[in-house]
Amino acid sequence: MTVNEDTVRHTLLIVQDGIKVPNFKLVVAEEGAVDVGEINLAAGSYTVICDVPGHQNMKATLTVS
Ligand SMILES: [Cu+2]
Repeated sequence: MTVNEDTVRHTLLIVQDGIKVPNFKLVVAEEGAVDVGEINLAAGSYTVICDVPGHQNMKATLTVS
């Protein structure tokens, strides 16, 4: 689940080895917006990103074991 605690649009995508995991994107358009998704991922290391232009610093490592 993603909750927007900011006043601008954000997204949440999952990337592995530079390739976006298909058919998964959460979008929160304004403050207080909530988006929920479910995905099954193979064990491995992923990067969670926001693909809004200028938000390239918004990323985190996701480890699935
Ligand atoms: Cu963002």
